[in-house]
Order: sequence, then structure tokens, then C-alpha cells
Amino acid sequence: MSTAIITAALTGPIATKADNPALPTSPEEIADAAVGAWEAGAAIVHVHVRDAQGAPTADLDIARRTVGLIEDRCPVLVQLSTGVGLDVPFSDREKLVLARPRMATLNVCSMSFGAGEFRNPPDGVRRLAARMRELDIKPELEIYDTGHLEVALALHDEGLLAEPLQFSVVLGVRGGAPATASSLLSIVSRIPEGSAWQAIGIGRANLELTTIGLALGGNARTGMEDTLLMRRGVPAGSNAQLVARLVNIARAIERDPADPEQAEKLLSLPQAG
Ligand code: KMH
Ligand code: ZN
Repeated sequence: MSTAIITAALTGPIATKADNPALPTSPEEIADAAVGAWEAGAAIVHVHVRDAQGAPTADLDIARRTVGLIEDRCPVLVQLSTGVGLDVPFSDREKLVLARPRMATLNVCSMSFGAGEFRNPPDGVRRLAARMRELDIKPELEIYDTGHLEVALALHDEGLLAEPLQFSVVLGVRGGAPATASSLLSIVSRIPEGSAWQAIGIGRANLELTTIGLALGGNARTGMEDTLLMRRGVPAGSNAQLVARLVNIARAIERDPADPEQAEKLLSLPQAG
């Protein structure tokens, strides 16, 4: 049985409690959701933080408080999103690394993103990659479309990324590649050997795409950032419920969910600061 790392993306930047009342938004709710996801078998939680009005924010105090609350309560690994939210300027987003998470996302390209625009200017991306390397924060490279992989590999060629590289193949965003097996295969087949990768399916294809990713030998992410539903018409009651379903699938296909300590080794995370 090989090991698979399951990540729970707890909140995201777009959904609100009006879309699903179980969505965690305050630091305390996010920490509760992180503990639930870890108990259900997630080794990593991917975290966006929200302000008191529920809007995505790059506020460092809120981020530090949220990371601290999670770390006080369970050993799950915390990955902060530097994607933050579509309306938050890149110059604010990049400061989030000062919260010193073990891991953070690195979005390498600008793109249309649903009804909005996701701005990741090349100079800013390089600066953020260099800062993460300096602070020993492991970047997860977010690949939403086929050419994004080459942009990420160019950063590696420039010496801005340490091996092993870690990728998320994020499919199903309007503006990126569709959530299909062929999109996943065409990207994954070009990921350099020795890298870690996970499949993310946004929206309706969440379950199928993460299952295919696990079957191909990759890792997988689920959670209320990626889907608010268990199935059509059935809202997820919690992040833990989505994680438990994916953990069951992983076990059924002989992929043993990694605990945080195993995930730390598999991803060669730099030592905690
Ligand atoms: N929002 C997702 C589509 C990030 O937060 O930096 C991808 C993501 C990236 O989770
Ligand atoms: Zn995210």
C-alpha cells in the first residue's frame, strides 16, 4: 500500500455562509475545522483567512492568530494561501509569508478566474518565490492550465525553488483547464520525476478528479474551498465529511493516508522555524 497525502482546503476566498452555513470563516471556526479535518485523515490544511465581515484578507494578525490556534490544537501541517482573494492586491498577499507558515501556495500566472481576475505579475511571483526560499517556507506551485507548468519550471531554472518541487493541478476553474482526466494527464505527464503533486477538482468534478489523482499515484485535496456539496443537491455538513469520503476512497484503492509526520518527510519540508 503506498501513502497518499490528503489536504483539506477549509474555506477558500469565494464562498460565504449564505452558500453553505457550515463554511468556517472566523479563526476559531477555521481551527475547529482544521482539527476535524485532521481527525478525519487530512495531513495538511490549506488556509485562507477572512476579516470580521467575512471577506478574504491578508491581515497578518488574523493569519498569525489562525495558524497559532490550529498549531495549538493538533499536529496537522498548515499551508497558508498567498492567493488570498481576487480583490486583495498582490503587494498585500505576498506579506503573508511573514506569518511564517511551514508551507504556502505560489500562484505563478495571472488568469481570468470565474467572474473575476487573478493577478500574479511575473516580478511579484519571482519576489515571493525568493522570499519563501529565504524563510524556508515550502511553496506549492498552483497549476491551473497547461502552460502554467512551464512558468513554474522556469522559476526552478532561475534557482528560485528548492527540490523536491510540489505542485497542485487545479482543474475546473472557469479561466483554467477543465476538470477532466485528459487535462490532468496532460499536465501530470510533464511534471518532473521526483516531484510531489496533488489533484484538485473545483466544483462538480471534485470527487471524480481527486479519485483519478489518487489512482494515478498522486496526492489529493478536497474541502469546502473546492466544493460545497457532497453530491448534487446535498450540501457538505463539514470539511471533515469531505475529507472522510476521500480517505475512504484512498483506502479502497490501497493508498494509505499519510499522517502529518509522514507528509512532512514525503514533501521534504524545511524544519519548523
Ligand atoms: N483557490 C483555488 C482554486 C491558493 O489559494 O493560493 C486554488 C488555491 C490557490 O487554493
Ligand atoms: Zn486556496
